[in-house]
Amino acid sequence: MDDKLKKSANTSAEQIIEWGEAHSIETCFERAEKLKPCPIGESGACCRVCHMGPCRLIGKNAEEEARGVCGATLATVVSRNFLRMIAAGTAAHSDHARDMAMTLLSVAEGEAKDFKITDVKKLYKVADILGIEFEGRPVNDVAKDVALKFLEDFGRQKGELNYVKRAPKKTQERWKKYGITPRGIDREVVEAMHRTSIGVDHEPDHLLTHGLRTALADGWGGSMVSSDITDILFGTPKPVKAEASFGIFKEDEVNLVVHGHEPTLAEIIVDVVSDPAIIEYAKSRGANGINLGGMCCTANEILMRHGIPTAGGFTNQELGIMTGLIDAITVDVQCIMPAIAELSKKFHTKVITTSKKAKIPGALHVEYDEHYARKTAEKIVRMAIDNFPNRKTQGSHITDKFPVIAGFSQEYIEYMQGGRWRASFRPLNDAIISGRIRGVVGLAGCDNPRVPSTGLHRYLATELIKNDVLIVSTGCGSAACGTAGYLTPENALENAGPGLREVCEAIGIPPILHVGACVDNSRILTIVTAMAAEGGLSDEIGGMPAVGIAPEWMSEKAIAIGAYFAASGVPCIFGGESPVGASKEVTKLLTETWVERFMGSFHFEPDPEKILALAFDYIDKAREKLKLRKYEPGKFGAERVLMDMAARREIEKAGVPHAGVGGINESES
Ligand code: BF8
Repeated sequence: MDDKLKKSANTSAEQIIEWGEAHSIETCFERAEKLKPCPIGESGACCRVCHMGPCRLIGKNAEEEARGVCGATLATVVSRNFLRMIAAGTAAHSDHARDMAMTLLSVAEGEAKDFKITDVKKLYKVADILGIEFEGRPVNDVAKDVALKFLEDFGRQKGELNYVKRAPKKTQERWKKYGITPRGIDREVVEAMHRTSIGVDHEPDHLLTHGLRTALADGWGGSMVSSDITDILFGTPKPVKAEASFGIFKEDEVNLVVHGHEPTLAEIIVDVVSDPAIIEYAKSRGANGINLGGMCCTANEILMRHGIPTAGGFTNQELGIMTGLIDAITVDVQCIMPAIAELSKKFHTKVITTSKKAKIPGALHVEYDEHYARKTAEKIVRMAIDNFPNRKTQGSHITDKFPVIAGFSQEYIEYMQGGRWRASFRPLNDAIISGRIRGVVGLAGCDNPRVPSTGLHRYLATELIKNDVLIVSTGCGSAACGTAGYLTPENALENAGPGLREVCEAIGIPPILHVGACVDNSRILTIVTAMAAEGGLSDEIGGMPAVGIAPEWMSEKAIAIGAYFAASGVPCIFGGESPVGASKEVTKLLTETWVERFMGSFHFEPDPEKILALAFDYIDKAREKLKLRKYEPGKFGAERVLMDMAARREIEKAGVPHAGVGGINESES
């Protein structure tokens, strides 16, 4: 990795940070420098579950000797802490999902009149999976049944989540064998909190096993439910072109940013900003128009569906305000730094909280309610417009931006590999079998001011594609790649290994597929499930040449995601110091016992080069076990001149069909 990297690997971000330092404006980067992590808490050795403590289990022989006042061992404390992280992450994704289900119900009952069912085909697909009759029935009746069926998943006490049956049979059998099939979402989270309270569950393996059950309630519950309902309401993503980085803000237009995670209000705002009357109003206040942009995962939601530009991920939120160009920023839930409210006072930016669940001291509050969504959206857009004349000249104005192609849902990935009638995962599986593609990595999770922010994502993305690994990215992993200019098909031509490049070129895709927000990690589960069903690789999720990596994670949500991937059979490697590092016993459970039981694992590794080596090792060993051809760098695509993207577009413009994946000469393999 480039050790010249400073606080951020993003040059524009770095410029803004420097501008801030010169103007005595503090950001998370300075705070991270000043506030070093507590090494005891960081490694999971601090117990705060009762008021006899906090007990800090440290010392040379802490593993064997240290005990809390109640007698809890280090392994108990570490696993309790880890389970609580999983529970919190699961709660966040799932409470978001609950709101999506409530919105779907309100739409179906005609109470949320500003929304409609946009993707009826997806509604029918979901109804079919849920065993709900849909043919010949009014769309809203089907939608109501789907919403109610999903809502059952939250309060169910017995049985299993609706979507457990979407997993490959063998994966389901492993879950049953080890008792981690999730029952109800709320039940698993509540039980996790109960078990980790003072004096209940003390056996590390037992605690962590429930951690996996709780995490599965996120991956195959909350997150998957949320992605599917969002598709039903607002459309299943397909590739769109957009832009990323701070240069998306316009000097002469009202800049409104939507930040957080929930897509509903943002969807209505997308609509409102193109209303001619509102644009006229903006003009009456001296602006040339209204420019909508996004931040974090709300950005990903509207980027995937409407091509709305993104200013980037988590660590860009303060920096965006420091451009001095944002007239208003709405924030809903999750990953919002409270610091932005105070920071905004140094500029003219209005910070507007919109969720019933989340307020920030110093911010304005305009509460969103799905029953009068448009009215709220109009109010917010007008607030941004009214604030435009207050824009001051100060700010670190930045103009760089990069093209981005996003919108790769499972449905579209299937479609792009065979068209409407032959949609399948065959070409991808074949490319993996032949060794053109070495394996698949899910590059996900946050960006983090404790490392050169976005730098680990960039390093790994570059190295992985150079080594013929296809990447599916989500959340701030996608934002990191987008703001580096990596989310374009041209990136395949310039930086991908020859085998991966050949496949990307034939299909016309980037080597990094932006599959959505953090809740859309569930799309990766269904993609790998479809690959298993297609045949030729593993017949369960475990055993695939696939790895999950979150090199800069910081949120409890990331831990829940890593745990549901591990339970589903995917080895996961997270960056940074290990939150279970204080206990060898717990580390062994996550990295060895889980592999034996579920074929997935959970590693923490701060060194990005070691993350890469471990990912290759998992992929190559999986290939070997599946008896696939040994991956040979440079074997494919090097011996002939490939058509570049420009030539390809010329041909497309002229209406001449180009080779699809089927056009790859299979005799090479
Ligand atoms: O949910 S990747 S910083 S924004 S937690 Fe948050 Fe992490 Fe970003 Fe989206 Ni996910």
